[in-house]
Amino acid sequence: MIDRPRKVSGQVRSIDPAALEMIARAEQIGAKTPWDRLEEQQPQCGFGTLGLCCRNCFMGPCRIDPFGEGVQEGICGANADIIIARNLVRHICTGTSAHSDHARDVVHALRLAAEGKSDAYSIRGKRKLLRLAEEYGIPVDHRPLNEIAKDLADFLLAEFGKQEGYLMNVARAPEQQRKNWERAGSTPRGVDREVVTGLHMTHMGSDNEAEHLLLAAARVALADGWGGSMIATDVSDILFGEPSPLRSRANLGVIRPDEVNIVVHGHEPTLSDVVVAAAQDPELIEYARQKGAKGINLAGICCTANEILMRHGVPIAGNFLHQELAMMTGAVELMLVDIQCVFPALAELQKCFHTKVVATSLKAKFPGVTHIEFHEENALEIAKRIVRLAIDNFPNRDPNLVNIPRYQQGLIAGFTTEVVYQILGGRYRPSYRPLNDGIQSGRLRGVAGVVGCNNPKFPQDASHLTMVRELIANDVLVVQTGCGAIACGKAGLLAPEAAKQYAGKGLQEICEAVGIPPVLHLGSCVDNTRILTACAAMVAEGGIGDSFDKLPVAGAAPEWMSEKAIAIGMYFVASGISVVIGQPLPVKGSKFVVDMLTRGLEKHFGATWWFEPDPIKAAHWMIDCIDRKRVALGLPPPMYPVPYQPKTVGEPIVTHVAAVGEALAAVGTCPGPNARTPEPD
Ligand code: NFS
Ligand code: SF4
Repeated sequence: MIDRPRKVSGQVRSIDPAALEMIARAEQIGAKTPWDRLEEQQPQCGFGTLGLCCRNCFMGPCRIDPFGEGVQEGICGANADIIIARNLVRHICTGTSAHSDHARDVVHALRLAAEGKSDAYSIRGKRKLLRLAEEYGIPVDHRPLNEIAKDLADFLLAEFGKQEGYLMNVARAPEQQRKNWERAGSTPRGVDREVVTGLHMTHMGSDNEAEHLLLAAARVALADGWGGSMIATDVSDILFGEPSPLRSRANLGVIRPDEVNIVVHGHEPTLSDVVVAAAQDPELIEYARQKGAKGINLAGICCTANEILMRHGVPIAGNFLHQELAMMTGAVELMLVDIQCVFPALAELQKCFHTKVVATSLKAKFPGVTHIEFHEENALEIAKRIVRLAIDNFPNRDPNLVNIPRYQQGLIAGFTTEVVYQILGGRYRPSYRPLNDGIQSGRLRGVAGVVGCNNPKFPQDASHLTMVRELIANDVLVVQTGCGAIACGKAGLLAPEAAKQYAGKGLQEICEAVGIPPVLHLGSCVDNTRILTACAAMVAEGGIGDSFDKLPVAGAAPEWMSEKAIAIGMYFVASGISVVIGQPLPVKGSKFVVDMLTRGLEKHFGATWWFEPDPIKAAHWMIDCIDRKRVALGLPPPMYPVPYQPKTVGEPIVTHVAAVGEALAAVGTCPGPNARTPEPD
């Protein structure tokens, strides 16, 4: 397939043994991986890395000299601060629109289910439907469920195009957060409106004040966190059922040598959930047997995997950087993709194997890939057609190309805000009290959300695992979503046994008493909103702070790569939860913006961003945040000895100022205006 000599890199590409096996396999068969393509991109553009290029109008493109010696303004006069702040707003608008457009589709499916217009969907989360209806003032007494569901769907659809007032879910936030947003002008209005206004503000010659742009960026992100993403989570629970803890497995070893393997990859649960049903259809299973297979095996990649793992226990084939590796097992009959995080490279790779990539979304076509358009109205019929296509492809499998790594790990997933109520308080006394008590006593030091992607710039999974192990060793309970959760699943950290092996004594005691792993899998990336609602429950329970910014909690995305991750990080920070990320945001070309993000936002929202590629240092930064909150609340130090000691009085706890210095130092490493990508050898 590739006529160019392959480059070999000495750098570790992954710490997942299954991935390493497949990367070696890629070398053998001459297939390219994202790591190879990353090498081909070296050196990556310094202007882009620092955020210093502007293409917002066509007098440009313009770029700012990062060394402060050359050109310092674009043709319109925009300086680095303006260009960088505008670029950040645009990234957050894209991330927010991805989550929110996904949400809209789920709500649309709910409406079809309520109207009886879909062959696949019904109301499986009755309890949640009634709870939401009550919250939003939709009458429930003596009404059939589908009428209530239709009213709820209409109500939520209107949240996207809302023209007056703020998003309803803003009311779920503590009073202090709402006050902060009001004061900063960051309270989110209609979801679509915030994206449109955000983009408008970045049009050439519109908003030119960096701080004002960043507060608008927060508003867009909050429309994601408390709007689009939160709606996606809530409605998925109503339509596909509320998750509850269940066992499953993760890594490429879940692909079966003797069955028809279908790998779903992407984000929307509307199709994948129906594929789960189709793959269990007795007629199709019989059809698979006729073709010589022992059955039909479904596995997932990325967040659509998390959705069907949480609700059906469907095993996980891998996270973001596993997508091509899964195909390289030679045993995947069909890879079903929808939207977001799907490499166009899959189209080329499928030529090496019998695998058929099937795209399904009107919003995401791939040249060279079979397109079977998905419509919610006849979802089951389409899903069955796709499963049949996979079965028909089974006889085309070349046994000589089959190479499935044996690695897989057991895990527990299916934790939600509601589940945590129940497992902690018991079925008859659901409560967050035991969690808050654990934090108040110091048995638990705090809670950390470690979420987000893989990025070939980091050895796959290494930062996630190192950070998570350091946190739990220090008695910090970790909650996870997205590809980070999958990384932990593959490494055995989502199993209860991990508590004994890695957790500190306090966290171990809690895990043993309640029967949970030290790392809780909360779902897909839109389900990061479960962290927000869980924090709201902790605040409501009392005793550990009456607002998010007072809670001993922190967030991280150590291997992030997507614009969605920027939106998520920003809505956490704007909600009062500080966030550390692995590679910096593309803002380092502006001292002002770096300073605002890593320090200035504290005065608006009580939280900041932090950039730290070293996962241990980043974990310590999170623990420092947690300890600072504990001290402010008058809580005792950790109950048991911990490897990372709380800072003593007098030591600086959060070293914001250092970040600015580091940022400026990094500007000096920019390849500069005349850097050229070397010719391929
Ligand atoms: Ni989140 Fe999920 Fe993974 Fe990153 Fe992509 S799949 S939505 S963006 S890569 S965590
Ligand atoms: Fe250049 Fe200004 Fe146009 Fe951006 S908006 S491309 S800085 S002229």
